[in-house]
Amino acid sequence: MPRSLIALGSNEGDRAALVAAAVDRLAQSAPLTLLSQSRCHETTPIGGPTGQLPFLNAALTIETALSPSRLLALLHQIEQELGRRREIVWGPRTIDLDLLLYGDSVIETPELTVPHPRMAFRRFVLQPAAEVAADMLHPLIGWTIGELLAHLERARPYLATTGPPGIGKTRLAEQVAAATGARLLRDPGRGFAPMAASAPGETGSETSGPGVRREIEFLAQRSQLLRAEPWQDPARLVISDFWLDQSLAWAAASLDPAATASIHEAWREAATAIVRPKLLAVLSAPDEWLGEQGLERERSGGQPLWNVESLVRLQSAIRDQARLPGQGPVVWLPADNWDRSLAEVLAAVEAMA
Ligand code: PH2
Ligand code: MG
Ligand code: MG
Repeated sequence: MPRSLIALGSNEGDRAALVAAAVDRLAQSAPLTLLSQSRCHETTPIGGPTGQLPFLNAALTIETALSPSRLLALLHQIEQELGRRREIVWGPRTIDLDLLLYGDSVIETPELTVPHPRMAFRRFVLQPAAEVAADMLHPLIGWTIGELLAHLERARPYLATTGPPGIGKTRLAEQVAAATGARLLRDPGRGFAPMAASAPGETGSETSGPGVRREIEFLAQRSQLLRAEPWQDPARLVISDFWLDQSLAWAAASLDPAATASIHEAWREAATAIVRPKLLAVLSAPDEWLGEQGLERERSGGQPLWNVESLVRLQSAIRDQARLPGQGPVVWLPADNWDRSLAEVLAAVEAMA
């Protein structure tokens, strides 16, 4: 039977009693076995309305024959029974029961995403979870809970942003920097006209054409920015409106195998002795929206355009690149809902602290 990891949180009412009651109800549900329970951690509320009371957060491991959707229904039922009513986003709650991991399953349905999409960068989740499941693997990131927590403790404060051209990386980085006092690293490659934007096979097999040469130059310049110097103040967040690895996604989306290999080689050199992101923020949007944004850009800037198909291909390659095992935690941002994106990324930064 798969082992599952569940997070508990309460910041309304008798928090300790509510957490205990939720654990009891779960333990008494069949077919379900409680394996281990963390202690309760008092934590500062992250995100949502200001003036909320502190949370008690805890974590549990269980074993159950219930399917993920049945288990989710059970968690919702217990939330209801324990007085969970209002559904303000990130608002106060009597009890919140989140399914973090279900064995090594990866589930994406309209009602359930497993692993929980925000678990990997939230200290209030990882700290209790590490008490009961330090060895459990995050099946997408490929790191254990213990490794994810160690990453929060050790990684230098660096937030990289990525996404297809024109989606708002610079705007996001500027707004986060303004809100947090972070130091902003600007992309040396920003604002250049796109090149080699056709599908693999269509461009011919230039391993050193102008587009490839220029990308290699950008890699070297971005790499220079990511040497340790910007982190001299170890407490100050650094944010970039680029991600070094987006060149690899660009190659996957645009280049033939020989040209891709030369980008990979340049990337390996550029990625040596640089600071890697503590968190990666990926902006994405529905395909139609990308097209509309592109047209807006053409009207206002008169720049040559990425055609919609290449933007769509690049967006999907960036998503694949960000989901490769070993990349570390990612916060996914809906570029077509800007307020939401900004709130998500600011809460993520706070949650890592
Ligand atoms: N849950 C949230 C949002 N913010 N902050 C803390 N400290 N603990 C939580 O459990 C929590 C939160 C959304 O579920
Ligand atoms: Mg939650
Ligand atoms: Mg929840």
